[in-house]
Parts: sequence; structure tokens; C-alpha cells
Amino acid sequence: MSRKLAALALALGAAALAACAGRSADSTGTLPGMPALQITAQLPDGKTGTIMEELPSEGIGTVNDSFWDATLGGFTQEKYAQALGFPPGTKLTIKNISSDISHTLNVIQKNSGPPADFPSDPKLSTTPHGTTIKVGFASGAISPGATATVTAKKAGIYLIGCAFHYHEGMMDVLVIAKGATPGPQGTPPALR
Ligand SMILES: [Cu+2]
Repeated sequence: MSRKLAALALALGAAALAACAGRSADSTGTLPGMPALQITAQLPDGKTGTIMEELPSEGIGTVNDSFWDATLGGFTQEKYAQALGFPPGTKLTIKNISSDISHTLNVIQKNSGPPADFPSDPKLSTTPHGTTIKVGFASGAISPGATATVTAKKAGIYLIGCAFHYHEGMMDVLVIAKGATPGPQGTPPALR
């Protein structure tokens, strides 16, 4: 891993700590809009990781992330929208927590650092492509409740999005770096 990336991973972790002092890396919670479904997110110090996704307007929301200078939404490791972070080697499960809307996870491009430079109209495939996190990876359509898997091998900063709902705010930053942790969560919808 480059020094720049290492510094970034630390900064990302520090931002998360500052926002949620005392919060442990692992969390179990009831997801917004789905009070009967309990989800446990296994975070970066384990060998597996979980990305949950849902249309921001369904409850997962968006977060105005000052570190990335971008509005991120639709993807999370915990309950609400947040920047994502995992160490290289993490096997990722992408779970669609929507009740009735299919989603995808596509890797759009790499980014050298903040700000997250999301393209205005990227080409996003709905056909599955690839098994590792790199530019061009496409999960294909993931039905409500279903999962797809991918392995995070190569360190880097990746911009991701949903092929169906990119223009409705399903875009996020995924950092693969040693020590990377998820960013602070967006505000719960009820408190906005
Ligand atoms: Cu979507």
C-alpha cells in the first residue's frame, strides 16, 4: 500500500471515530423501514465484510461527507449511508435490503483521494462482470433480499454506484486499504 493510501485510511478511521466516539467496530442493528429484520455487519477486522444497499429514499438515506466533499448514499456497512472501508483480502457480501427494488454494485472508476470525483453520466452495466473489486466490476442485478459476493484484493479508492439508481443518489466511496474502516453514518431519516 502506498504511503498516501495509508494516511488516507488513518484519516478515514479518525473521521469515523470523531463522529461516533466509543462506537465499536462491530454493530448489530435494526434496519430503517425493516423493523423485523436484524442485520449483523461484520467489519474490517474479520475476514468477511458486508455492504448493505438500498435506495436512499427507502430509508438508508444520504450523507454529506465533508472528507470526500460529496453526497454519498444507498450503501452502508451499518445502518445509514456512509463511506465504505475494508482491508485488502476482505471477502464482501453485498446484500440488497430493499423490500421490493433490485440494485447493483458497480465499480465506476478509481480516485486518487478526496474529493470524490463522481462522473455525471457513467456507463453502468447490469450484466455481472468480474469477481474482484476493480474498475468495471459489476454485480449484476441483485433482487430484494438477495446477495452477491466479491473480493477486495487491490488497495485503492474506488467510486461505486448502482446501475439502476445512480441518478437517484446511489453512489459511494469504497476504500480498500490496510486499516480502512467505514466513515460516519448519515443522519437517520427521522431526525432530519
Ligand atoms: Cu439501486
